[in-house]
Amino acid sequence: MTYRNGGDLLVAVLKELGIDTVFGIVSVHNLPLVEAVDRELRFVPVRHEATAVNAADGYGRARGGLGCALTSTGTGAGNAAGSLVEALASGTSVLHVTGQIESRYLGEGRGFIHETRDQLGMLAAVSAYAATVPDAASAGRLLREAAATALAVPGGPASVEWPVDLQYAAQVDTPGTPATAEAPAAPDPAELAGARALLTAARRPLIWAGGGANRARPELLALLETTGAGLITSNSGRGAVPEDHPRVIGNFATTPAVRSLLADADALVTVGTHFRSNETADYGLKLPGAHVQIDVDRAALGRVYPVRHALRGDAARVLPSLTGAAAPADPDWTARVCAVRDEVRAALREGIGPQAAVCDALTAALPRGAVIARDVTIPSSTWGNRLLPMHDPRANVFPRGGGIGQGLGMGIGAALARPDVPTVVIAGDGGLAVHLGELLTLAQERPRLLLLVFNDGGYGVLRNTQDRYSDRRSGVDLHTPDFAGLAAACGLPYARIAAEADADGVIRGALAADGPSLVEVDLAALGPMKTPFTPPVSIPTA
Ligand SMILES: Cc1ncc(C[n+]2csc(CCOP(=O)(O)OP(=O)(O)O)c2C)c(N)n1
Ligand SMILES: [Mg+2]
Repeated sequence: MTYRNGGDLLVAVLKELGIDTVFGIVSVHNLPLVEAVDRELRFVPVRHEATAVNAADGYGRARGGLGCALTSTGTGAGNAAGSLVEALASGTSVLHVTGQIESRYLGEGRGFIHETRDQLGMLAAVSAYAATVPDAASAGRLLREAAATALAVPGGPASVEWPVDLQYAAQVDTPGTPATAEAPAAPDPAELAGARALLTAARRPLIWAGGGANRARPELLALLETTGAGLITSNSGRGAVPEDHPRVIGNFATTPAVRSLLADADALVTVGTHFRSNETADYGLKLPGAHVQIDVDRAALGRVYPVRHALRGDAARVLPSLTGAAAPADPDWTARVCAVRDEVRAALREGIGPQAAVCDALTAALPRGAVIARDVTIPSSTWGNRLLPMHDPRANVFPRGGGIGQGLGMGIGAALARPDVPTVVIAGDGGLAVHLGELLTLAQERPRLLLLVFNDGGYGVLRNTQDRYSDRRSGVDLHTPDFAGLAAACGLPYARIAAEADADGVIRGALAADGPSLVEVDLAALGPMKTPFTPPVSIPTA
């Protein structure tokens, strides 16, 4: 096949991949790409390259697939790097195509416009795959290889830099199936036999699902049903089994009730989790010695917690052989699991005080499976990441690497991927300010998106931390805009929640709208949580 230029080739590859919307910022170093995408697909002109990647990431997460971002050379590609870090941390699938200077000047350091030293090295540091298009006969192969790497287990972003002269050139393409990563190894037979025996004998089993379990949903449910075990999840594993299942405890591992459950369990099967510091109280959480760990990544096995049987492999292929050997749990254990599920929810609900009204209103008003994108803010870290029910991993859009400012971009991408349902974004005033310009993208593209801004006049989580551990506040109090005026300036509908009684009506009203809206939750007016939130990180001097 030949194509008139690189843009036409990119569109053909994106169509093969089922991508209909692309996020980016136009530049002299990506003009042929942007023009072709805008002509043939939907091009969304976001206001910062970090958002291009976040939105592509959110689009991919919401569809359970791949998203695409287009950026420019140098600063444009550098602006994308922080969000590529997030996709790498989350193992989510982003195809990042960025410009590069003309191929004849590559690597000379002569100061060609947008030139940057070792752009490929920068991209390689933050992506699962990075390549430079070398000529006009290789771009199709590299784009397909990049996409396949991003989609393969364990995922991550894939970056392709494309010298601008080669974007303009006529392209020769030889479509074909890309060389994908090698199929994950099957687990060691002796380890598997040991794990099966452990499950046959277990009467008090627990399962822990991380993000890796999202690719093995029916297999995970089968193990849960056969055993009557309780299911703990990481934030990333939420929705792998719908959270209204009576034995899904969820993202509550560090609560006293779950710690005591872990202390009494006689088997723990962990599936595709990194045991991140946030979910293990900085690795202080105690896990049972009878621990079976499943992961595709050899390095993850036993890295954080000792493991009795390490099973390397794809969870979808390993779990059924455990289910085949598993025996039912003691009925008393199963009853205790169900009681703990209710207990941890009730305790959290009590602690968040008046914000429970907002959580309840969202739970009641959102259609099942609607995307809930969260920025890193206290409402997310408390109830958004735990209490607000998640029934599908595709609805669970959260920057797992913990970087603020990415929620709105992810939400815009998700909302454009899922026009059938409304999307909610939960953001703090501080996180929103990082990419305030994206309010304009929201106003321009008009997705069905409810942006809920929790306004406490600053970086509340750091303010709480300083109030607890320091004698003064530093860098936490922020000038916040008049959100009503800001919304008006952007042409966005606005409403305010200032009391518990407002939550239901305001949220229902906003979700009924066929487009975007901004709802401010005035936290000074709503009132404080019963328990001020401080993050689960250790302060060495505390
Ligand atoms: C990119 C990045 N920079 C800094 C931080 C540190 N940080 C974590 S939460 C936070 C405050 C966020 O403020 P806001 O969005 O208003 O939420 P609040 O804590 O007030 O609920 C900051 C600065 C971070 N996580 N990521
Ligand atoms: Mg704040």
